Amino acid sequence: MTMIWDGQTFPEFKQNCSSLLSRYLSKDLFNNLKNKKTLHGFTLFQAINSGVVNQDSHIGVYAGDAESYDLFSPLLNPIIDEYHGFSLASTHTSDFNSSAPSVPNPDPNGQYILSTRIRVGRNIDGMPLGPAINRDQRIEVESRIARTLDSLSGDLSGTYFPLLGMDEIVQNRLISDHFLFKNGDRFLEAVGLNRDWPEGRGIFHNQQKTFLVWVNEEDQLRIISMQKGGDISAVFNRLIRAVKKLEETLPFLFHSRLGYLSSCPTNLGTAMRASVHIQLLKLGSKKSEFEDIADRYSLQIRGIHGEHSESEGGVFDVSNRKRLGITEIEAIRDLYDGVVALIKKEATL
Ligand code: ADP
Ligand code: ILO
Repeated sequence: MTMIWDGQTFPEFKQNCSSLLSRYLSKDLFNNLKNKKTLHGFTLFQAINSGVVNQDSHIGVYAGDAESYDLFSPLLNPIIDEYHGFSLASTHTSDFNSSAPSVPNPDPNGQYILSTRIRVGRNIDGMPLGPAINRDQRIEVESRIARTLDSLSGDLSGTYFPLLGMDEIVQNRLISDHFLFKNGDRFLEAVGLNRDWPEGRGIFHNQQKTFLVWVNEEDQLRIISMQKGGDISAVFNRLIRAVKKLEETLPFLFHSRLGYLSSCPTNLGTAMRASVHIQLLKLGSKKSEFEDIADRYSLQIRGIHGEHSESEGGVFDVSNRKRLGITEIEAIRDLYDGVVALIKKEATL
């Protein structure tokens, strides 16, 4: 799959490549943007290399800093628009700080939903994003975040575990139990997000592993709330509390039009992915019916070990697909309504 590209000539996209990058990067656009560089030194080559060398990308582009979203906007805007259904004239609004929606558990008898997880991506204002950050800045980000996490109390208090020096068995266990990110993602590799790995990366979690923070993976923070079962409101309430606490100390990067900024354009706006691990033994094998319901409710279907993984035992990771141009509460609603529809369909089969 991996190919070599010199970054100077218009990239070749294979016939079966269907990434948004391949659809929106014209020769003219390439020539207009190829010599531009942000103040942090991020170029078009870096923005699109992941999608060029990984031709099975769905999107294929990343941003290196806040300025990338303006400098490379002739390419990024149509991609953002198509992914999120977000009109360029719109402005993202967040209602994360209002009170949480009280959605009922869509599976009160615990027949289908194994667990619920809601995460938001956040990055530190004044720092470049991961693809353009340098080693010293990354270490500074890690220590600022670790210090803040160390000050949490009550059910949010926990321990920060740096990846550097982590026992391999412990690390693999955290990954297979769905708590920790994997090593060596080839999409992140090609945009430079794995530089200096594993230094500067780590995971924080409370004792129950219901509140976790990933440090310096794709985003500087992935703030996660999760627990067994389908109590979406409990998971969301914990997340809100945690994020509010963290932002008392950490200034998060926020764009007036695009909301919370992330290195991947799929994670703009709310930067929130609310998911359930749900067992759909019957519907799961009826691909087109499953996908029809997912599309109707703007849901994304992933495998059991996250993006680019397969389902096992009829268990799928189902989450809100849109993150920008909708509020956090609307994203939760998308998940709730869609999961109710999936369960209803499964029960009739
Ligand atoms: P992200 O959600 O941060 O975009 P991934 O898709 O890679 O990233 O998922 C990260 C991890 O979270 C994976 O191990 C995945 O299985 C796990 N995960 C996602 N949703 C759930 C859930 N509802 N319950 C338990 N684990 C989950
Ligand atoms: N660059 C990859 C992944 C896009 C969305 N996922 C994440 C983890 N950001 C692609 O274009 O398929």
